[in-house]
Amino acid sequence: MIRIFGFPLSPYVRKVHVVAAEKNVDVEMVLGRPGDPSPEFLAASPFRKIPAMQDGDFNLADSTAIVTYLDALHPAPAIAPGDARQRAKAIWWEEFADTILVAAGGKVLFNRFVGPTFLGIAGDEAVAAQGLKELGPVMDYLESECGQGWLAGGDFSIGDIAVACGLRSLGYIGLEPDPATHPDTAAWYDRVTARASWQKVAAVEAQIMDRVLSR
Ligand SMILES: N[C@@H](CCC(=O)N[C@@H](CS)C(=O)NCC(=O)O)C(=O)O
Repeated sequence: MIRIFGFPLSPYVRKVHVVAAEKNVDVEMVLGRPGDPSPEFLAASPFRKIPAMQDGDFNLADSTAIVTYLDALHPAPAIAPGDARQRAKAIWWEEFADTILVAAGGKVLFNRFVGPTFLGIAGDEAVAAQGLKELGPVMDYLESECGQGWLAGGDFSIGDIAVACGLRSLGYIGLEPDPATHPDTAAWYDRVTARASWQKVAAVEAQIMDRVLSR
């Protein structure tokens, strides 16, 4: 079975698990944090970031690389639309999630939750405030682009998965989409999180996080 190293709080790790669930592929979650010194993790993730993957003798790091591999092995259901514009948009949304949304939100998440809760590091409130400031236009952009369907304009895609995964991590600091200020984003997020794939991954995540947070 394919093994995925990582911790479910990470939006990138969650992305891989949701894609696997969409495709009905069973993967083994190997719990580990960035910097984990285990040789098998290091072999899969030379820069010690999560997620990383081991499939037999094939090791791979990076969520985008891993979901590309899963998609090539299991093309149905597709996570990249066939239409050229929609496919390009799906990639744009994945990029937006991974490098814009998470870059801004991560400053808040790290300083208000991850550092203090897991690493014994006091959060830097100035950095968190800067992240919040950056998040404002990012969320407004998302709201302006969210219609009644899926983000890339056609079928559900990797773009929807990646953006929702980023937002879910922000839920740990109370920053999931607010229907009062971002109604279209909130409605789209509800559509993503109602999916069976999402529910399956969320249930496992909740179990692990409950266990870890109650220690
Ligand atoms: N582009 C990578 C980003 C992975 C990443 O930055 N993961 C974070 C956890 S959310 C990490 O491992 N950070 C530790 C570090 O950067 O050293 C991906 O999509 O997998």
